[in-house]
Amino acid sequence: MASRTTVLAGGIGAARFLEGLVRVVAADTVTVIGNTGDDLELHGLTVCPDLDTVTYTLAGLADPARGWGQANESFHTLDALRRFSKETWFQLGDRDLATHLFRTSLLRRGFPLSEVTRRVSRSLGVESTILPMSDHPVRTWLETDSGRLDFQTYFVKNGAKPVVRAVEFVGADQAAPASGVLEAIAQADAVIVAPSNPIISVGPIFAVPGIREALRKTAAPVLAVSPIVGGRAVKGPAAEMMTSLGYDASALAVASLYKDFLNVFVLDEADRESSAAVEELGMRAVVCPTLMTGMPQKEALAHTVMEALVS
Ligand code: FO1
Repeated sequence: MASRTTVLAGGIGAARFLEGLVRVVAADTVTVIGNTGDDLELHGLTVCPDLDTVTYTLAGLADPARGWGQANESFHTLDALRRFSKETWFQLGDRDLATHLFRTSLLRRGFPLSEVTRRVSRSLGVESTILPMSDHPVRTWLETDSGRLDFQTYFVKNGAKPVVRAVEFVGADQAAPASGVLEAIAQADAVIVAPSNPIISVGPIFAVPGIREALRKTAAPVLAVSPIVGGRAVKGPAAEMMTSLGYDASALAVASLYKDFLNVFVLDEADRESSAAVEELGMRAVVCPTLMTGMPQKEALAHTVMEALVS
């Protein structure tokens, strides 16, 4: 049987990593556990940005420049909505809206998000399995110097500028892993934490009771790729957020956050001097180029990761 790889994923960084991974291993052997802490209700629709970013990317539909939404997108509906509503700061494209309409109608009919996500991804031709971390709503809220903000208000409306003082995953305590999530970790031959923000992208996944324990218990090797390179996030506010929450903005600090379940940590050549300190945390450090500037780099990173997981 082909070996099974499970990937814990946030948004754009994870999607780029997955693009390389499905060129190195068969796409249908990959299961993605996606973050739903960024989800929002807008204009009566349920929007799941990270699940959609992964889905559109694996379907070959993602906008390559933005990383989110679909390529060749138009925004006529949003333009028309401006006549009625001020809540048009979140750019929902016309093609993207079809996904939210379909998803919302199925959710209203009582289907769980995992089933809806399966239908969306299969309809778009994705061969990998994409699972939401939970079928229960979990929402990321941030205590900032501009007040308490839901994730997308902080990230998009306020341009991720407010200083983050605390993070809360509302609903996580009552949530359970979606059907298939714990099995995907327990039965995997390899588990990968994608290069995503450890606090707000994979943090919500770990906040769902049982998922972190499953990572600690799985017989599969668990590997993470650092989203921090040379003290800066490859994309997004991870570095600033780590600093304001009292962590170092460093690859070593990310390894430290995962040390209870990690066997291998992949860090960029720019952070080579941290590899001994990473190994002191009780895991193997693998140093390689991690910047995914094009498809050859994405594939090369996926090759290194898969080799590290079998050696
Ligand atoms: N990100 C933005 O910076 N501005 C937007 O207007 C925006 C709209 C949007 C619509 C659908 C979608 O799936 C994602 C969208 N994103 C947008 C990305 C999203 O806010 C973030 O990338 C993630 O939530 C963080 O991973």
